[in-house]
Parts: sequence; structure tokens; C-alpha cells
Amino acid sequence: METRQEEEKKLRVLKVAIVGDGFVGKTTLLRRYCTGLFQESRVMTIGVDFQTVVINLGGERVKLTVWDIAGQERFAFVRDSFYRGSRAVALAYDASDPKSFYDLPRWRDEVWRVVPTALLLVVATKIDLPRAVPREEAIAFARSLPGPYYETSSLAGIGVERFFFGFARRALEGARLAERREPKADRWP
Ligand SMILES: Nc1nc2c(ncn2[C@@H]2O[C@H](COP(=O)(O)OP(=O)(O)O)[C@@H](O)[C@H]2O)c(=O)[nH]1
Ligand SMILES: [Mg+2]
Repeated sequence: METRQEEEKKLRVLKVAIVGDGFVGKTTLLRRYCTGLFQESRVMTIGVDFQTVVINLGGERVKLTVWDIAGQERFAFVRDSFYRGSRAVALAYDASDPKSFYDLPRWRDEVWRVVPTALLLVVATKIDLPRAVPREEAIAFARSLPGPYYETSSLAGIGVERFFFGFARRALEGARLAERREPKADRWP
């Protein structure tokens, strides 16, 4: 029989998703992180794309299956199954493109319609480019969710690891919350 400590060392598999307008840099962010570290798998399917990453959160290792909307941003019918079971969802916008920021409430509402228990995060991409969205506004939006706010540049390699650690922490938090609410829920990744 396993001790509690051994049990806790087991890898938890948590599904997360990254959403946002096309071209904001979602796929690049995921690749930037994965190519710097261990990339377990990469699967292409119709409409969605995912990668798994293992992140050590100070003692607890979690495996994130990160679902990336992969060019299907325009096709709502693909997205519901994509969100289902997500423990955390990152809302991504391009800090040099205001439209991508003002579209975030729509992404938030869509995610919450399908997975009301998912915890959210906000991630700004391309901070190497001239900023067109005031940082304070983005922080205020994140606070309204509520959720943490991260800034990244896949190009310059800024904030990428920090964001993924935050993503994993949020996913774990989301999983614990969901288990308290629906103790018999599927552990479908
Ligand atoms: N300057 C800059 N360009 C980026 C960055 N990340 C992605 N891009 C570019 O933005 C475009 C869209 O990226 P992609 O990852 O395909 O966006 P997605 O549609 O959200 O998955 C590509 O041309 C990328 O090279 C970044 O951090 N800085
Ligand atoms: Mg993409």
C-alpha cells in the first residue's frame, strides 16, 4: 500500500486551454516553452492541437495537456469540446494589438458557458513590440475575472516560464475546486 507521500508524488494530469484571437501568438508561446524543456508529445488533429508539459510545482509535479485552438478561432462548433474538462484557461492577447485585447470578454464568456468551473488567467504576448494596450487596463481586466496577469515575449524569451508555472498552479487550484464541487467528476485529462 502506498503512503500518502508516495501518492502525492504521482503525476496529476490536468487539462488546460489557451484561447484568444488568431495570430496573437498562442502556438508560438507553447512551442517556445516546450522546445526549451521536455516536449513529450505533439498531436495535430482537426481544429485543435495539444502538447503535454510536465511542471514541477515545488514538490508536486503536474502534467498539463495544453489545448491550443490551432487556427480554428473562427469556428465556434470546434470549440465546445475543446474547453470541456479544462481546469484553467489562459486568455491570450497581443499587447501590440488592441483588438485582440478588447475581444477577451467574448473569449471569457464563451469559456465560462462551457466550463463554469475553469479558472482563468490573462497572458499578454509580444511585449517585445511597441505596446498598444495600457498595462493598467490589462491588469484591471485580469483582476475583474479574477485571475493573475502575465506578460510574455516568445521572441525575446521573456516571462514564458513564469507564465507556464502560473498556468500549472492555476490548473491545480482549478482541479481542487472542481473536486470539491463535484467529487465524482471524471478525471478526463
Ligand atoms: N514580435 C513577436 N512576434 C511573435 C511573438 N510570438 C508570436 N509572434 C508572431 O505572431 C504570429 C502569430 O503567431 P502564432 O503563434 O501562429 O499565433 P496564434 O494564431 O495565436 O497561434 C507569427 O508570425 C509569430 O511569429 C512574439 O513574442 N513577438
Ligand atoms: Mg495557433
